[in-house]
Amino acid sequence: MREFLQIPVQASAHAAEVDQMTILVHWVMLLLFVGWGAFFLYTLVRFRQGANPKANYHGVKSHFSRYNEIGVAIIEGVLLVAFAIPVWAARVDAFPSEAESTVVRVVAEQFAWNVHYPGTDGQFGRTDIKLVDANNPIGLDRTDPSAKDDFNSINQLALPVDRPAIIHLSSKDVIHSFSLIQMRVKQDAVPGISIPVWFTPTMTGDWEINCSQLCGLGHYRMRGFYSIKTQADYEAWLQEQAAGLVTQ
Ligand SMILES: [Cu+2]
Repeated sequence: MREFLQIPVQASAHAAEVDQMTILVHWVMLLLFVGWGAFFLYTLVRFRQGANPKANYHGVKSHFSRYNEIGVAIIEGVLLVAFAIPVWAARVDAFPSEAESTVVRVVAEQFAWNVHYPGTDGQFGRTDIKLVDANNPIGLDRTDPSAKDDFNSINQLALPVDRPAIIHLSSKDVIHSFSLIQMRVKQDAVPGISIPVWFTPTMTGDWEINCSQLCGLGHYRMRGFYSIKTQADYEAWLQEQAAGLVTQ
């Protein structure tokens, strides 16, 4: 099933759990397909016109289909309550502490991902929609002391491996969806609210950020890139960004 579904690489701590759920759902769908398909073929043969020239006005007497429906409903209930809800709850409830995580903000817009890093002080500087312009896509207020070391990138997200990452997602215009397939992360970015999402990357690599909501004419080109680096590479990268700030 894994090969059939062409499941992408599992590069985060919770990826295996999500995949297990996806695979289970596909097996159950296959079972339903075969079951209902067989029933359909049976009715085609059993109730064909040739063998039943006169319609039966009483209809079906057996309760088989009712029990079958109840069985399917129970299986779906178990899938939802025993598998889907616990996986979902573990994903969205048990947030790691910000002190032990890499925290960044991602602001979506038509059609790009702006990434806001808090810099070495770990404090996000003030942002204001009135300050947004072509050179300052996140509206960062450089007069705020916490903003001095902040930097932002467009369509480039870097994170260290084996450390929880918390991303505060928002949007400047319409609803976008932040999707990191290899991390098994997908979350809508909604204008007016900040939605946190977290995951722990377990593998270094370079992949794409996709927008999973049809967000406008340029939706197809709303792709960013993310890079999971070793701790040393990540720190070197941060320093590079900081050096870039000084020379500006
Ligand atoms: Cu989008």
